[in-house]
Amino acid sequence: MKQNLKDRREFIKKSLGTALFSAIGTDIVFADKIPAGVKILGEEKPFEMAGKHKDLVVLNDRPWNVETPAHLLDDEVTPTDKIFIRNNGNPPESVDVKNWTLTIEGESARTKKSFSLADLKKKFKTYTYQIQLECGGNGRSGFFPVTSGNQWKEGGISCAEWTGVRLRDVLEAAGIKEDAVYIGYYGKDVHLSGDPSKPVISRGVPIKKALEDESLIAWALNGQDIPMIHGYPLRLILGGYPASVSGKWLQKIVIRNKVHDGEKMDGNHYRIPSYPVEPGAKVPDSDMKIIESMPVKSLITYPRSGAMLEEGKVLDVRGHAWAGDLSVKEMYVSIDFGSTWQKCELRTPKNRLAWQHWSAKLSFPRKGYYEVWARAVDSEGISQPMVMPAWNPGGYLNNSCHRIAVKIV
Ligand SMILES: Nc1nc2c(c(=O)[nH]1)N[C@H]1C(S)=C(S)[C@@H](COP(=O)(O)O)O[C@H]1N2
Ligand SMILES: [Mo]
Repeated sequence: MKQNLKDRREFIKKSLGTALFSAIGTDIVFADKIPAGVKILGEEKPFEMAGKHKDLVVLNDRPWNVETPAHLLDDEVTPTDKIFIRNNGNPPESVDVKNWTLTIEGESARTKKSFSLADLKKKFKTYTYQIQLECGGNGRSGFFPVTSGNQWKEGGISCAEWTGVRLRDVLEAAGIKEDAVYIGYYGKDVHLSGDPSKPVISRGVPIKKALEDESLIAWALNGQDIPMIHGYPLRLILGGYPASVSGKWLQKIVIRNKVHDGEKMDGNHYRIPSYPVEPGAKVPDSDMKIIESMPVKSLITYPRSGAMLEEGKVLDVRGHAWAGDLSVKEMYVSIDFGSTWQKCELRTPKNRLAWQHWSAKLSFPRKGYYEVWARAVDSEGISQPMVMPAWNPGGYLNNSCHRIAVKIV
């Protein structure tokens, strides 16, 4: 009986693909009876996505790209069912966790070393941090002219609790040569074409970033195994940089003696012009630079846009702010389209690279339509722009102010 079930699961995976299987979240009982060429209705998503809040917004289902509306990001630590999803390919077909290994190699590794999950847990000290991960393309829908890629509004951001070992400790166990300048990752996900020889994504960071205290090889998210869609059983967590460097389904890390040249390290991928360009411009490849620390940004997570309040009442607003590798120094809100700003209460982060919580009490002069705009300033004094920042061909780093509509009635 058990064997039968397993056979059937194998069959479903082969005939329909794991992406679909994991999206439906259950066995398709008569999968072997589906006539060739028939697309099942489940593919059109009449059910909620397994393990995810029903109000997340699907930007793309091949591959899965799903964002979290701002009002669902109100928790101080993002619950797993509200974490956005950004996949470049499909999650691995299968994960044999007992035999999963992480290998450290590369020109600048002194030795090649492989670790099982049990080795990692046993040999190294475990750390837990709250880490904000923001997709480099978060906010892309605000760029004009439109750039290609998923049209994220503001919900490609999470700040959850990640547990694992320090990347530094594991790299040092293999040995880091003096000429090391970069690391790169390889994961087990599958190219959309299904072709196993085609890489999906293999990005990296300067060695200095890799060696920071908060750079983790993680196996737990919010105290539980990382769900498949977020990188089970192992992923990199490198907060502050575009989240594309936080490799999921992590199998291999290379220590490089040059800038990592893996998939999506080139062209317009996660790169921006090294000088301001006219919106819509074509930029020579040699003038593009790799995005490192993300810019300062904030969200209003309460109330939800469209809130109504009785005249004379005070409105409690709140949200989070973050600033890539830096911290947030000041937080402001405006109810008059940015003419004047009121300073908010701003808390210190739980740990470096966690987002910070802010709150304010707002009074409105009379009945009518208002917008609340939120603006953070980083520890170096740099502020979020009120409107679209420097346009770039890949549509990255839109950190303009988040706005909500409020009606006083
Ligand atoms: N192996 C692998 N790692 C990956 C990706 C991917 O497609 N494959 N997507 C990256 C991108 S672009 C982002 S924004 C984050 C998203 O992480 P999440 O889906 O857990 O929120 O994972 C990163 N790590
Ligand atoms: Mo991303």
